[in-house]
Amino acid sequence: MKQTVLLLLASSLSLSLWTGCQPQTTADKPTATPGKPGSGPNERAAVPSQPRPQVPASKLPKGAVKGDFDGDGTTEYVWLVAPEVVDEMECKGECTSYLRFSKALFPAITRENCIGGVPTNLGDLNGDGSDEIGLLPDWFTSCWMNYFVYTYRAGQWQPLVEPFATHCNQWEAEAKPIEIDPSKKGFVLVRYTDMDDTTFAVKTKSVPVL
Ligand SMILES: [Ca+2]
Ligand SMILES: [Ca+2]
Repeated sequence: MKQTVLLLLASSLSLSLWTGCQPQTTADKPTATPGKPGSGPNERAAVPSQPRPQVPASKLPKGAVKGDFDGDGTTEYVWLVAPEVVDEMECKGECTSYLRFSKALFPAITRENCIGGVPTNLGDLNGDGSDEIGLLPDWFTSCWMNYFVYTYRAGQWQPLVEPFATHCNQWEAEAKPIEIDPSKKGFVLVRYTDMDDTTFAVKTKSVPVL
């Protein structure tokens, strides 16, 4: 008898303990798709065709680089937004950087495997009146990085030339990465480092703009 009471007591105690412990509810937050804000099917076009404001000069990030990147005669700014680096070789999320612009019309440029860098206004390299943008991505360790050159065409950022290999020696020597080829219309001179050449000599080649 005594044993039964004890058992009952014990079982009710464990029951109350068990019911008193509410399981943690984990609410699944809807994850936004990067780069596609408001593209869901239920998204209402709240303000139709309202021109989006430019980023005012006072709110530009430090180090923003100016240029006329669409050749419309007015200046805009570009800057790099880097991912958060949480460890020596790790980013919070993807190691992707974005070039963003003061002109809201411009889409951002996505650069994967890039944890930093400063965009450069390279001037007008293809003679269409707009300034081109160069980017040397930062990475954790490598001295070898491709150099990227972007041009704005038909509402999109496109490569002006194929990305080309550069070694940090070339940047320390301050070799100009790209400039107009004065001897050939529609061509640019690209300074790159040959990965097969163990002397890391900077080479120059003339290539047509894309
Ligand atoms: Ca412009
Ligand atoms: Ca141009």
